[in-house]
Amino acid sequence: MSFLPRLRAIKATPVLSPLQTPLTTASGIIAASPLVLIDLETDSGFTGRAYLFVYTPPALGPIVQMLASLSTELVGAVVTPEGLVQTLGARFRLLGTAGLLGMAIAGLEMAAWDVLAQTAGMPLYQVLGGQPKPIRAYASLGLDGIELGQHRVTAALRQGFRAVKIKLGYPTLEEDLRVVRAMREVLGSGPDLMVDYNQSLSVPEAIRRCVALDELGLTWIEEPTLQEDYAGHAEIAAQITTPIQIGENWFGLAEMTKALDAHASDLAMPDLMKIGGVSAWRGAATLAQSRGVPISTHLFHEISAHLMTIAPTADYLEVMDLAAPVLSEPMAFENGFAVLPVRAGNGLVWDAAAVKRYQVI
Ligand code: SMN
Ligand code: MG
Repeated sequence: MSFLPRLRAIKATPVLSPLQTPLTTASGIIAASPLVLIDLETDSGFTGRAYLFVYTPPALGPIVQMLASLSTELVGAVVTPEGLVQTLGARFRLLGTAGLLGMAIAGLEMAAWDVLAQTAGMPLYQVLGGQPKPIRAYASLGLDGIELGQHRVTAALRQGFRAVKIKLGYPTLEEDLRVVRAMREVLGSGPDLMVDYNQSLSVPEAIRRCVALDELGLTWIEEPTLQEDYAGHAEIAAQITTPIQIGENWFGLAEMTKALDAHASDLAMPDLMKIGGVSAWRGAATLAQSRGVPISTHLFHEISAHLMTIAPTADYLEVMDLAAPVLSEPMAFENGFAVLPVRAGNGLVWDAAAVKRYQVI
């Protein structure tokens, strides 16, 4: 009988991790990175770690409280990834596990995978059946205008990135076009350039703007309209040749299936947390393969990089350093490719002094 780790305690630490540049999008500004750091303490002596990016500080308290409640309920329970998801799925059948509860459960599932990998003495990618391979990454920037945008693109190139994403959705199409052309001036013709509207356009306006952008050789146009409007995205995608990219807001594989069935996008970028955690993202990679759709990641690059080793249609790893200030060993990149950690587990280790400095509530 193999040893099954049982829960001793769940520790949930809310932090506001500083951002070098506030994340500005057409749908709102994120001044600092609201994270919930999860420590899943087990009777095996291993503690699994993961973090949740909760988008807005008001979400910190409810998620920390939910995890505290789950800690009380789950003490002594077997905390394998699948066991956790099954137990909590059944426990919350009536409520449903979308939204903040789903995010909390995904965080526990990620941490449970970390326990599994630490117990096996292997990096997470190895436990998943993967092996080191080149994982190309892009620097994910903001709605930064021309001067700051060019400065950040230049810095990303200096760091070795060969692809960058900027956000669009300025008041006018003319401004969008001016910014894209200005970024291409510093990028040159080689590196890939993606843009992200963060759901800010109506379908007619999105068609107008995407048609105008279509001749600029962009790698993808992301979430031009409301993320849940799959028919609207399909209408936009049908008008242009530039690939449409969505996925960061799919809560669970059912949403991804609906979106792909609706031909809402040419590409997919499921978010590790919102899709439901490591096993769910692995399922998304299989679904993407079955549809011939390139799959990219959304945030959480420290764990997502492990998953990209087992994604048959792996495309790009998004890099937005939302947690680096509280990590003792942020992920390294070489020439724009992720360097997978060799330590057992997912590679996340908190910088205790920084966590203390940035902890809130
Ligand atoms: C994004 C939105 C909100 C927070 C972080 C990142 C963005 C992305 O849509 O694709 O990175
Ligand atoms: Mg996006």
